Amino acid sequence: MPTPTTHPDQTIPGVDPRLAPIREKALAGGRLSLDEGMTLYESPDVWGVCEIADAVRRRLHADVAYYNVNRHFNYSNVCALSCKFCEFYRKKNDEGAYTHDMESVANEARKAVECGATEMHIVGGLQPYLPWSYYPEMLRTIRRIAEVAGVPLHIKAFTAVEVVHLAKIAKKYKKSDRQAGIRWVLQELKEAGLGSLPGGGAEVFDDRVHDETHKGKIRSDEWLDVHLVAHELGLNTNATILYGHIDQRRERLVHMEILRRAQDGALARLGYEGDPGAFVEKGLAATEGIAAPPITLTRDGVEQPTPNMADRGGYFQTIIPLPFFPDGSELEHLYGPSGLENLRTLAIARLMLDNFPHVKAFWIMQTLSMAQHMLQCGADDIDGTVVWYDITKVGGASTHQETTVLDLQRAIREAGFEPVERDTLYRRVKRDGKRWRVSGD
Ligand code: V47
Repeated sequence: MPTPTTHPDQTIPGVDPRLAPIREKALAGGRLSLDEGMTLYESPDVWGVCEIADAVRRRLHADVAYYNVNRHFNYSNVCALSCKFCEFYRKKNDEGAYTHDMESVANEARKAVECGATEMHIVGGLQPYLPWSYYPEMLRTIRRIAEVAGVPLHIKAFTAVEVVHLAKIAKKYKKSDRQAGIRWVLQELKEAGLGSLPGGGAEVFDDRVHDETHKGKIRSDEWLDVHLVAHELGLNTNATILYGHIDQRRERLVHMEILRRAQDGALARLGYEGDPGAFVEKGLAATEGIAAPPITLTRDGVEQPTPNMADRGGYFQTIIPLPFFPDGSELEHLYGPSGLENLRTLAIARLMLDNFPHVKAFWIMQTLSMAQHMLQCGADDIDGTVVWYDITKVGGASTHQETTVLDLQRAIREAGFEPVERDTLYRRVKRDGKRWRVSGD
């Protein structure tokens, strides 16, 4: 254990008395305020903050920690934007610019099927030169290959930023009715095989940060519009926060508060009016032989059996805190967040986002060793086998960042949890080598 820190108000070294009421409130299912969030950020007792997040995480997921077998795929790094934090984007004629054609998409899908992946995670730049038809065709190509192989490969694709871009290139975007264009795009993509939306592109919901680091990108209102429409169409989505550059801690908390309210809205549409209580996904750890996890919300500490929400998608599943990685970006002169700040931010995300079922420590950006610590500080998921990750390149230029299922399982076990393979919708996967099915299917 680290050396305890001493706070002026405290009598026992390493213990911050301001944390006790916050702990009590969080464990009772109470909603933390922004000021309480600031206390968590400012407390010298970072381990105390992590312990509270761990207690809440154990109440939700006991000793289960999730991973998946997936492949990330970037169809193009050509982007109309030039976000200062991004080292991924290229302009059309830049060295290293690429755009995959359908043959290449099909190859990726075959590789995913052959390696037994349950998910393809697909994102790219805002490619100004591809026609709208490329996108549904990409999804149909992947779906065809998966169907021939007889596997229900899930396609999680396109950040909210890309969805708005697609509405524009499909000429469906109207400033006067933004949601209409977004709805048209998402309906078409869903029809072509889209299963859910990843959480990227959210950055930090703050206009100052937006204008300084990613001007030209959609603002928070449009990002939220896309997720709202996706939820209305029954698609589950994720959310991210990209922190540790020019953002301030309070701005991160505001971002979390905005997401929390958006999730309240999603849950209300699914029939949980006025209930800020936590999700508890039941049965994944304990029950075999169910088609999908029946999800139970707790209201005033009383569990309410609910319809199977995996069949009724339309909410945020996971928050993924993304630490800023400066190398190769226009903000390379900044340091990026420290390890302790990463642990603390993840723990605070677990505590503030009381209505998000999952918190992911994305091992590619956090490293697998840090992801292990994070499992003990609020995270219940570490993402998957990945294989190729081109957005950030932690540890060097190589974009091949594959890990094995055994490595993921070992990392989870070493951290003291039971590794559970999930699909994208957090259903337990039954696997026999490369062959798999969702529990109960
Ligand atoms: O949208 C870009 C961020 C995101 C940098 O939904 C950077 O399951 C840190 O969204 N340093 C892409 N972050 C990653 C992402 C994601 C990852 C894993 C799982 C899921 C999910 C989503 O990465 C981008 C942007 O916000 N990003 N540059 C950087 N230098």
